[in-house]
Amino acid sequence: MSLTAHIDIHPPVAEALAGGRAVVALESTIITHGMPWPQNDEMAAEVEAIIAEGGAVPATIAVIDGRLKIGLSEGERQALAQRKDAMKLSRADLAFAVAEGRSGGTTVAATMMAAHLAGIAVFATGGIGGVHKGAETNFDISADLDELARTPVIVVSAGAKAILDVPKTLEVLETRGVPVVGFGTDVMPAFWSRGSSLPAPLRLDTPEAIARFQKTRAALQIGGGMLVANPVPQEDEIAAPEMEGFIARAQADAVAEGVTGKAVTPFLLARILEITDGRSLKTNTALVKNNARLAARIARALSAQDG
Ligand code: PSU
Ligand code: MN
Repeated sequence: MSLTAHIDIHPPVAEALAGGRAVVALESTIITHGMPWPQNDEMAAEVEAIIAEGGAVPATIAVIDGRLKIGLSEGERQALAQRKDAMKLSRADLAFAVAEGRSGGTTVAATMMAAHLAGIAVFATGGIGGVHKGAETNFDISADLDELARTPVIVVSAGAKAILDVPKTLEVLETRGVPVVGFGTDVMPAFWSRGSSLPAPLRLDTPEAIARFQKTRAALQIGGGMLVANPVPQEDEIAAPEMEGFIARAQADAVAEGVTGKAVTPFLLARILEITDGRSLKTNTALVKNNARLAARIARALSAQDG
């Protein structure tokens, strides 16, 4: 059975791909499980507009009624943002949703898989999943890390979410051979905060250099993706020491309420939103927009270097 049996590529995305023009993939778990309605759809619309202004075509990826969608119409995106039955889809269950005619938001892992299937090389998100605090007992390590190791897509993030054990996340990425590139910074950004106590493993200062690095990896037949860590703009950040207190409270609540598995990340994000009285959501939106801007520049650099 061919790919088209399960996949719908939105016409503007298909045209751009056929013409070798810049395309940026976007995930949808951030829409279905990461932010409340209506801010989730407002964020998604703004991010798509930023990518278009940046000279690339946005392709929001999701599963809708069993179809793997590469790019959504406005109506599809708005409907998904309000669905209560949306699954959170990663490598393990992406095909389950397709086979069973279900709908869901794609995580970083599933979005990378779908982007690569469609021939999209760059993807913008907020923060990747990683090694959770307490991983030594709960074994909670996001499938995003294995996907970065195997699927050749550049993921533009604001670092690893500070709800994670960031040092352990960086250790796993190094073990799996995933380059982590600080964009214009020597310090690993921590999602809501520009800085952390950790150095960024690598540093590059231009989109062209990032494109050249990924092309060189491909030429040397080094498979797999790359994580670009782009610090949140200064005016939007919540400084790390302040953020730590909020995260610790949310984490304690998750333990007290017995939240486990796939529910952990959405629970923590929602709880931190409550604790910060919406401030974390403003920062989250700002950093995704900032990442979209950079991803469009990287996608354009990649298609220019193709020529
Ligand atoms: N970034 C955000 N909000 C989110 C996520 C990332 O700003 O909701 C989602 C991504 O889809 C990521 C997922 O892949 O959280 C990680 O979930 P888990 O830790 O269960 O693997
Ligand atoms: Mn997990």
